[in-house]
Amino acid sequence: MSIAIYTKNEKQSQKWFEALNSNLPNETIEIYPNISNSNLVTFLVCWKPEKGLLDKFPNLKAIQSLGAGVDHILQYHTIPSHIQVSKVVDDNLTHDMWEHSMSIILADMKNLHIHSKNQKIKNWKPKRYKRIKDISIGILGLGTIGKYVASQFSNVGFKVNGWARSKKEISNVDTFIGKSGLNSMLSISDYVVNILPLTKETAGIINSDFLSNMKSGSYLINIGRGQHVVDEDLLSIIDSGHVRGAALDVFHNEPLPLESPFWAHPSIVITPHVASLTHINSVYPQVVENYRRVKNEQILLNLVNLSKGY
Ligand code: OXD
Repeated sequence: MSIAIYTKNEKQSQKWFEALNSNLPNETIEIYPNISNSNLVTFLVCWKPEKGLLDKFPNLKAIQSLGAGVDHILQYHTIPSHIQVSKVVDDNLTHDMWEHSMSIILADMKNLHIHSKNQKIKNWKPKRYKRIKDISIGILGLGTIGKYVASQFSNVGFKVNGWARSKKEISNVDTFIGKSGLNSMLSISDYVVNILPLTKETAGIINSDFLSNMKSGSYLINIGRGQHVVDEDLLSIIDSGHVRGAALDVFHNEPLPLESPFWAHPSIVITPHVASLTHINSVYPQVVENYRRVKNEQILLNLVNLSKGY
């Protein structure tokens, strides 16, 4: 049995190697492509595995995503049912998603981007700001992260609505399901925060139909995946003025290509996929535990439901 590590960043792979090696000193742990015997690899620890990577390990038993999402694994690979796939579930990552969206919303409510532009041209220009108690937030996706983000917003005094595939009970959060539920939620939300997993069903969900159902003057925050958004539809609805702007952390192609019209758009705030970043120190214990579970033929922690795709 051996562990293979795959990331596109050598330093990152090395850090993972050190964390796993110091906790599993008697195991063979190798960084791809330097794998001495690919037949022995049973546990693949990875982020954005290249197409066909899984076929190189015929005796694989489990795949550990190094992030909360698994779309980067499932999009290029059909996983046989005997292989378990696990995602990261980490309180720090979950909380970071809330802090990021909260910062975007507060900065927008208090006009910080406008004041910062005015400061550059020494323009003293007071502008009315908004108050938390008057703002409604709509959360798309009520999994572990979405539920937490919804509750945190509600705890600080926002009105919060949430939309998910199946009905969820969250105290002080109104939840919606189905297409008509989605439109109802969009029509009353001042800010819509996308935290959906990327699956065949959710790809392209933020299209012109969705965007035209958003409340007039509302604002989109995308911390899910770039592929949830039809970029041209987003640009045209913002240019029409119906949606006031967007804060985008994730994109179809990352890094965001230089020629993307998002970069220079005055109503779009770009962040480089930093809403939450995996910290090895808080995440390695679940990866180590999962390897032990693979060895003991047990069910992994944070197992992905392959038919749902998250
Ligand atoms: C993740 C991410 O899935 O960083 O964890 O996008």
